[in-house]
Amino acid sequence: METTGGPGGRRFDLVIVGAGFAGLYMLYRARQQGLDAVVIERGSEVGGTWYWNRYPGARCDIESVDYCYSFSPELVQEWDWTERYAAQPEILAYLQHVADRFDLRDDIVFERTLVRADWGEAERSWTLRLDDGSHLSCTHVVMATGNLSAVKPPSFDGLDDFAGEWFHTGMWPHHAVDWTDKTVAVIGTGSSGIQVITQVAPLARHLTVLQRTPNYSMPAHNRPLLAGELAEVRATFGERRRVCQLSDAGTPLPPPTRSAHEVTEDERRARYEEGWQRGGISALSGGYTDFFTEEQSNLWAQEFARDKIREIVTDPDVADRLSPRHHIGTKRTATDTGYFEMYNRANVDLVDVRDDPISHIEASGIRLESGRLVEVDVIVFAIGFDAMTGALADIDIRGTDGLTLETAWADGPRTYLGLQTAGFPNLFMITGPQSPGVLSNMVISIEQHVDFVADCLAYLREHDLDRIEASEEAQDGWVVHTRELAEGTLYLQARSWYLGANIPGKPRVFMPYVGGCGRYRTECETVVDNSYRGFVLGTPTDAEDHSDG
Ligand code: N01
Repeated sequence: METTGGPGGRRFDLVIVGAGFAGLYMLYRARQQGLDAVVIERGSEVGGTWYWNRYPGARCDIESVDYCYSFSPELVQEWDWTERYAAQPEILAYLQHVADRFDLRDDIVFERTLVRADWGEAERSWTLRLDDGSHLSCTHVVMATGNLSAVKPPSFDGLDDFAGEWFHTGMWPHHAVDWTDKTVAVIGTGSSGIQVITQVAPLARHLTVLQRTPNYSMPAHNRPLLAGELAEVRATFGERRRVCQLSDAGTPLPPPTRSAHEVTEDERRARYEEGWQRGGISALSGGYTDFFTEEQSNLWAQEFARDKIREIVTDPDVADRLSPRHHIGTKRTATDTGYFEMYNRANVDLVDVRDDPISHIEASGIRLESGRLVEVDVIVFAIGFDAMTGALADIDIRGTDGLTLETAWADGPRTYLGLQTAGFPNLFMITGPQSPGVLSNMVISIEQHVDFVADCLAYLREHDLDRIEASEEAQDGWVVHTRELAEGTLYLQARSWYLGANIPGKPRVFMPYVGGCGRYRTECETVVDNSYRGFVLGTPTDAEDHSDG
């Protein structure tokens, strides 16, 4: 694939950044329309999240039969998911299969990172600079860069002095790590930490978990999928998918119909228990309509979850330290396969770094402020990501009049529908900030966004238009709408990555759209039905006027 050639280099209709779920489908749709499109991917393979997060225990928390594409009925019929929740290798294999089956690889450039993007108003094009110094240009750019792809780097003093090995869950090496006879520390108890702890505890000689905030984790009840189940899903796939698309979270679970206040305590506990036995991320949150909006409703479920931890963990002091206090769901809930049980093992210790913070790292391990040294051979940083904006912030993006995205988003991201930002014409984001993406089954949101963008590009061509930009007015309205929806919930009360609270100095702005996939889809459909209301569309003649003027 020729992508170099300086400013006079090749011009594409579309450049897609990232070859994960979003980028692959975007390329497929672009090809269908006959667009000259290319994908730039920093990894050496397709897969995005599922390429980088290959740590032991990495597994999806959305059921595999829903965490997959729907665009090809043949693909739905031919891919056999083996477990209720697919593990990372299986999802990666699925995406590799998709790339091969639809011949997508020819138009993917691997091991190249986009470092800078400049909009040229007169040329009506983006000039993109890659990390090898090469340039290419294009009419449209789609950022399929992911919401959880820029890792939060471990910035602990002394890390360079550490004599052992260390890894970040979000950029795990491709070689197998041997845990035998190793003493290991895991820092972080989000979804990644919980999965890695559960996998490594039985293998390592000793594991110390350094926990800052305890997390809620629901049992996954993962198991092999039976052939009959798969056949049934396939037979009704279209219907099931439609239910997901119109739901809040992009899953087929029936929505709750009652407030937790409308039922007796016994009924509530029975419903929570039913959810716990069913398992999955919404085991408790799917129970009542006011779960995310009303303190007491959430508190009842919290008490149930803490009781479960006390039942599982035999040491009451450890159980207490593992018991979260925030509202369930306001930090992303994890799902697990025996996580809390790990703390009953003789080779696992829990250190509360809120009480005794990490001072620094030295050759033989992690020194706490109390003076205690946690001696280890291996450190696993499961400390998360610069979520939702981090991957875009890593690229120097300059729109109209040289406006940088960094400046435009200085006080937090501002978008219209999570799809575009005013000042950055012809640049789309897939599941950007202020879209439901991270609060939903990502694949449902990704397919909807890619379809929106692909249909929009087709519309522009049909109408001889070559420029599209969110208007400031529509963007202001969307930002306010998104904020108001969030203000009606408990989400704002937690120090979460949804709010940017995990990254020092990041503006505290709640970034996801909490209105749900179904409502959001309707909003987008209304925009399209009204000739892309809120977007300003331009013709090539406008460009000539501009260059003349
Ligand atoms: O990251 P996180 P993650 N010193 O930010 C702690 C998705 N995902 O990679 O809460 C000590 O959630 C931090 O503590 P605190 C999913 O959406 C999905 O686990 O900030 N500790 C926290 O405990 C998920 O939400 C799946 O006080 C430090 C942890 O590190 C998202 O990815 C699997 C620290 C970070 O948790 C991110 O998950 C994996 C420090 N300096 C991920 N800095 C599934 O599908 C941070 N921490 C199942």
